[in-house]
Amino acid sequence: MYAQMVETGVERVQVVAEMAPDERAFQARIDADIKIEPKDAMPDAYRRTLVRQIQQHAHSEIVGMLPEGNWITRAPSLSRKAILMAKVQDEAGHGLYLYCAAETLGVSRDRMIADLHAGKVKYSSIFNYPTLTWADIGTIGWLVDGAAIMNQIPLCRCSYGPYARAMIRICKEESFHQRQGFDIMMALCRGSAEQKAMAQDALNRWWWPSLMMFGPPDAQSVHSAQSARWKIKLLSNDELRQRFVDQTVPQAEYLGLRVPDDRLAWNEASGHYDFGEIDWSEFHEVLKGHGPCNRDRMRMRIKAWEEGAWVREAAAAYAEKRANAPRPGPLPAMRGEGDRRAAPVG
Ligand code: BYC
Repeated sequence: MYAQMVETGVERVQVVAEMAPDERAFQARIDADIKIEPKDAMPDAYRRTLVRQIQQHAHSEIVGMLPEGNWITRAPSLSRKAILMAKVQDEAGHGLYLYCAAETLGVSRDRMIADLHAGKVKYSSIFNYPTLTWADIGTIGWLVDGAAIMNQIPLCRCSYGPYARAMIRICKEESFHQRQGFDIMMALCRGSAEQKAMAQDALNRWWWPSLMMFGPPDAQSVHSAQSARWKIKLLSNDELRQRFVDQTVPQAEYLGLRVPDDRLAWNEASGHYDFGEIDWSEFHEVLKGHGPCNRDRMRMRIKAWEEGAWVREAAAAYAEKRANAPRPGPLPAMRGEGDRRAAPVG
């Protein structure tokens, strides 16, 4: 039911001597930091790698609306509700920019959505966990958007122009999202003992899945070496994960919360936090479709897609009507316009 490995045609990273002249010229452009644009020649495997990654990213934004959308009707105040609605709407916009970026590589949005619904492509593992309390909404903003920013800031400099440009706007919005999450956590942690316990419980459940968002360890990451060579990936999965831990632990301390990892400790020599072993079997189970919410998320996505068919049809009919409408002639001159122009100044 769920994709295991999307075939991109890369078995191992080629050395320059093995490359055909056009591949060598392409790699030289990448090495010189010249952006690749949609109409430029590119190796098929580069195109397929981008389609794979960008559509997985787009699907994550859209599926990510579900766990948060679940809380719009239950937000604790009108202001929190308005903020959450705006955030969920932003995620839809991010999906839109990313689908558009993927479309520049010659794949249609309908194809990508059909592949998502058929379980042929992935979306982020993180969205297969449930949002049980309001503190989960705070934790998603703080940790999940925090991890997303950490991963996506380097993507603003990636080699493919449309993806890099989409990421600039997305990152600006994600940083607001991260702050709104932290703001919810601050309110809970400064509140009653019950509210603080709710915040701690949410951190306990979201901490490890957030670390898994960065993907498998470098040694097991099948796509990393080639993606780094093509400057699609500028930092490795493990480097980004470490940066996330280093940034987030002091934030948890500020909130007065405990990160659920007995092996977490500041390492003076490395200048980083050491942290415990991630349960990669859980990650692989979620990727295989056996996470707590995989089935529910897909069911809701397909339902939303089917129930939204009339909106897409109406939008397409309206666009066609506008395209075929006779063009209006020039506006008639306003009465007195000529007189005014002719009038002496002063
Ligand atoms: N979940 O060789 P690897 C967000 C897959 S949040 C599911 O390291 P790669 C948001 C990987 O696709 C997140 N699958 O792959 C935040 C590959 O399988 P396939 C979305 C995962 O691509 C708040 C296999 O494991 N962000 O946007 O070099 C609210 C081997 O991995 C995961 C992005 O997508 C995972 N966590 O590196 C709303 C950012 N990790 O494809 C939304 C862009 C790995 O061969 N993406 N896999 O079947 C990336 O930066 C990279 O694709 C990754 C993985 C770092 C995620």
